[in-house]
Amino acid sequence: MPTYDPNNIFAKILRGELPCHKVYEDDKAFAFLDIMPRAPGHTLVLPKAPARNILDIAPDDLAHVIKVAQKIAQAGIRAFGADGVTVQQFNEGAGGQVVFHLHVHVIPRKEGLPLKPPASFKEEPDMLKEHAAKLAAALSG
Ligand code: DGP
Repeated sequence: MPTYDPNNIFAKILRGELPCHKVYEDDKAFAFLDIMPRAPGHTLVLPKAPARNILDIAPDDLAHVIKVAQKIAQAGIRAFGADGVTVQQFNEGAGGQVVFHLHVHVIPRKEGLPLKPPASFKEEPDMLKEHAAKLAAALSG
């Protein structure tokens, strides 16, 4: 398997070298909005540890990411009045992974509303800002 590349785009976001719409941060995890959301509130949850995907992450770091994904899922229900949540996580190109720092997709869902196709639509920054604020408020409320 290839090794972790510290110059991947999410590593740059974690280091603050590239911007993002942050939703949550603690000592081991970071969450921000996907710029190409498949539904409003589509969030990516990452470990701060430099893991490429589920194949190389330390089990404790993975467990923490999943705990944070649960918090984001619960907040997504509250913030967006969602009826459900889709959680996705891809590993290596053959597994659908495009960016090689482990991330879990947490996507609030409304009954009867299909997901937009992957990477089909780039959301406006103002809308991402509003959605990140709604999720952050739901997390702290
Ligand atoms: P995947 O590796 O297949 O789980 O897909 C990567 C996801 O990351 C995809 O939904 C689009 C999103 N994405 C790609 N580049 C950026 C970026 O620069 N910023 C943000 N916030 N999301 C990104």
